[in-house]
Amino acid sequence: MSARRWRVPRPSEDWFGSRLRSAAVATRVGVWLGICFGLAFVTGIISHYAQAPHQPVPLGPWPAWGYRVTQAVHVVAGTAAVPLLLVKLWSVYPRLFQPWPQRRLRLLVPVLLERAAIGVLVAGAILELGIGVMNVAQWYAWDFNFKRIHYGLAWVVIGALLVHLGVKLPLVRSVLAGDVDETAADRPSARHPGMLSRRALLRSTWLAAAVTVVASTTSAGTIRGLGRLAVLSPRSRRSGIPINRTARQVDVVAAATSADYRCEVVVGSQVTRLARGELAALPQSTHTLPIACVEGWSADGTWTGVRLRALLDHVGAPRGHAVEITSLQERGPDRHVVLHAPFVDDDRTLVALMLDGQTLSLDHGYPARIISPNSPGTLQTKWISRIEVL
Ligand SMILES: Nc1nc2c(c(=O)[nH]1)N[C@H]1C(S)=C(S)[C@@H](COP(=O)(O)O)O[C@H]1N2
Ligand SMILES: [Mo]
Repeated sequence: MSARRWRVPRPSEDWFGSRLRSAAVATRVGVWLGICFGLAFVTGIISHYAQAPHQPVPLGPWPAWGYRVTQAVHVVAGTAAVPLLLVKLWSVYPRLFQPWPQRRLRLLVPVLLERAAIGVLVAGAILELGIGVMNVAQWYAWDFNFKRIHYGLAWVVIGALLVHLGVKLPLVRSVLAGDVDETAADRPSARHPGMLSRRALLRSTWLAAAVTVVASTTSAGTIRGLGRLAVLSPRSRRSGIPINRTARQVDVVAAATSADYRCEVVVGSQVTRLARGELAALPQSTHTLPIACVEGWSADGTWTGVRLRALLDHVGAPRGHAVEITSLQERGPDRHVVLHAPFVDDDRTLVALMLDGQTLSLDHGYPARIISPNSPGTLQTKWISRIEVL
């Protein structure tokens, strides 16, 4: 028997001869990727804060469309980042095989750290965008707490991104100062022009980002007629306000349609129980306000109901307090939410009984739901059972 061993050739940077895989392309795509990640991070933090049960400085109810806009920016920036990240990874891929420059530990440590940061950045960014897109597409393949993972990972990705940017800043500046076809910063093996020009590659990348945004987002879902293009946002394709979770899905049909239904309003030890007819007998107000969901859609509705503030006045509750809203729904994170004082006391915050002139449908929260301006969709509790002043 021959003792000869076959060796898999070691991949090397030299395998990649195209000039398209260059710092010139990676940097230009990276700038936009950085902008998208920055926007998504800031708007994500705003969204997280807006949903927090404890807010040292409460956000206010003005402007009514504020959360809707920050949420749209978040989803647009996140979806645009997907094709940008793919092109970016493609353009830097050969660097995975570059030789270690130094064997001396003192010189190796910074290189190791930088590569570790890039490893974290790449893995984190792929995961973060991946689960974000899955959430928009309402494809819950695994049972995990999306909000917590997406939020925690955002800090990891932004941290690694800042390290990466810090390390690369000199290169970024020199590359951006030169022409896109400049070859000075190229790998020595990158000598072939590639199948299209760098400019054409970049233009195709921007186009891909634009198409992804149109095909997937909130804006696509809410601009009339464009809804059909919202391939990633199935709920936006239906007419009217999408339904996030149906009454049947959360098992509230019996409780919501029962003749015994009462909405409890709790102030200290005093509990007032109101039937739907009693809520309807109080003075009614109508406001057009959006629902903006973190799953990437938003839609306006014209809501009619009792002002939450008027209801609290009716039972003698003082102003300036947050309230906890509880749903008939027995499980899930949407069962209890905290509505902060500026929202509670705003005249547009409603215990809504009607939508677009019709009795609220069971799936939109019958017998009564919360609607408040500049609020995340998750705080617009459906099937209210209890309102407790905190
Ligand atoms: N009780 C309850 N309220 C809820 C929810 C829920 O699952 N249960 N979903 C929330 C979310 S995430 C959104 S975006 C809105 C959607 O309201 P809609 O289904 O009427 O469009 O309801 C909110 N209120
Ligand atoms: Mo939502």
